[in-house]
Amino acid sequence: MTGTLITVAPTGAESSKADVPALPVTLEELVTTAKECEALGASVVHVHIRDAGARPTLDLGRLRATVAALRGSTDLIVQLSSGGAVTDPEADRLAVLDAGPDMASCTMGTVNFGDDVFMNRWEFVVELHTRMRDRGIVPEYEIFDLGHLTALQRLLDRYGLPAGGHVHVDLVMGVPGGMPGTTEALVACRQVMRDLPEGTTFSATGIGRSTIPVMLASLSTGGHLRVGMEDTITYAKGRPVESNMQLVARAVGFAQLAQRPPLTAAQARSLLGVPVRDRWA
Ligand code: KMH
Ligand code: ZN
Repeated sequence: MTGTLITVAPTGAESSKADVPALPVTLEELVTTAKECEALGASVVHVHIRDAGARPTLDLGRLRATVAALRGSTDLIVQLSSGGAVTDPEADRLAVLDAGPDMASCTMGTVNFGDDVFMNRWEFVVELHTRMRDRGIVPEYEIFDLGHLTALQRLLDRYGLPAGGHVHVDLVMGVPGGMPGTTEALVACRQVMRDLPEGTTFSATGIGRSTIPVMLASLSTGGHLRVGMEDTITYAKGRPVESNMQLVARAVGFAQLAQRPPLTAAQARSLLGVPVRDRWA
């Protein structure tokens, strides 16, 4: 079994800075967090950005500046969210790719998302997948429910493999409206993933209190980890998360206990088929 790919998702689009003061929302806060998480063992950063008022935004100028700043200060694989916030229009979500990240997320279907709906029409998913391939951007397929894996199989059958030729999925578990964050659900996904191309890898993240069960289930079934304040803002009962570093440090500890130490960014690039880039490119 290989080492563990650790992705940090530091910000997300759902929590407000007022409610969660430790959330990194400025470019400076994001870069500082990314550097510290890289030093601890993260190799991918999944990025949502905020505007001057700390509100979620897909502003292209800010996205480009973010990609450049993260590349200039870290060796992390920069993965932009094409999911944005539930209110973001499809055109803005597709335009995220114009910021030229190493990777971008590609959610494989519509899901109820708390009281909202996270819309991902089939035609939109196809457009994201094909644009990413045309531009050499490696997708991470986001799976919120079991059927999203079947949709991925259909996508790959009809439209071919992604840029880099490697398929990597991220199980986002425990969203109210999606699959539960349990070992049983993860094992069910694992079964369906057998029908995906050979060599397909997966990471998993459990929202809220499902973070630890999902982490343990993923490690014990050969999966990788995503952690961060996008998904978890309570460290333990009654203890708010102090920083993304606290969550990455815990994930690194679990990975080491499982004798699957964190992959370096270079090892992660090789695993995911993400080309090595010049820091300043
Ligand atoms: N913020 C959610 C609506 C992604 O980054 O691609 C969508 C999300 C998935 O976080
Ligand atoms: Zn996200």
